[in-house]
Amino acid sequence: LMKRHVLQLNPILVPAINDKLESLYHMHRLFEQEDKEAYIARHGAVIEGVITGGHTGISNALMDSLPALKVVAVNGVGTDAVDLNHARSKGLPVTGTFGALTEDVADLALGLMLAVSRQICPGHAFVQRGDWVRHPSPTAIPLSRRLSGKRVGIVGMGKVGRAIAQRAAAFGCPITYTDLRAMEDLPYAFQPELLQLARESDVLVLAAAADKAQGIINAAVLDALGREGILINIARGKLVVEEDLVDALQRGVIAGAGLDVFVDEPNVPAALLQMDQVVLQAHRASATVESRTAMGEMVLASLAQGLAGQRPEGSLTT
Ligand code: 8YV
Repeated sequence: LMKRHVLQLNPILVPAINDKLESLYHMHRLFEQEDKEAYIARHGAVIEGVITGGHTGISNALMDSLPALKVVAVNGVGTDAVDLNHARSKGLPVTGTFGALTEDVADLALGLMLAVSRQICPGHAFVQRGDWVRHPSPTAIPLSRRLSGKRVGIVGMGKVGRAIAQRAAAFGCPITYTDLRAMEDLPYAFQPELLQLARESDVLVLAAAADKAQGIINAAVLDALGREGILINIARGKLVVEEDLVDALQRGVIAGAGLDVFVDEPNVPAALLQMDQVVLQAHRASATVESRTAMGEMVLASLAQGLAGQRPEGSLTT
């Protein structure tokens, strides 16, 4: 039996998923190739499926250089790095792993909210460095701030936004959200204006798709969030004007930030690396065995359907 050819743009960290991919397909692991262009020139003609990551996507040029391509399976839920109109014009299905990572992304959002409010990372470093023994006086560490009961504003009320709301509600936090429209099935307050939402929030959490929302968190929004305010981003770096965020943190315009995503990953603005009021993660919100396994199974299903000439379940373009 001839194995069909699948191009994989990013590593997958679940051995069982890699084993299944290897047993079913002739895998082309582009991320291991030194000269990617030459590799595509050599093998592009036979590639029928692509696996890529949410924030890395696929360029139009690469799509166009794979004439036999039948499906692009995004191993993630944010498809902003794929030009869906371009894929649609080619009749090319694009799928995501919708629903597979919701709980873990929401968990990390709450983790960042707690870590920033309660200064968990500086506290850890204080003990780890041996400073607690050297300076046992309670005055050695300033008081932190409570999370419970604080007003939480959520930007983007999709699956992840809702899961964050549920968790924050359990902390007694009143929830307000913004999105393109109010959602009748939700018990939370809707605020159509982002600026007003920021004004009314102690913690502003970004959970929006970035396709049409680039740079919505700017100096004005951060100013509205205010000096006790905390920004959490587990969605996409480009939702934020990063220079404005750095400036707001430096000048105490807001109190702190918990960031899993950045504009130009893996490059994090140098100023953020020095800040005690900031908690940084390396785009890890979906990086659990559970989420990545569920995501991998969805990718496998998309490939199987797409290569069989069927419309993959949940295709965004076909
Ligand atoms: C991952 C993500 O970074 O789902 C997304 O949109 O950004 C993350 O899950 C990535 O897509 C894993 O490949």
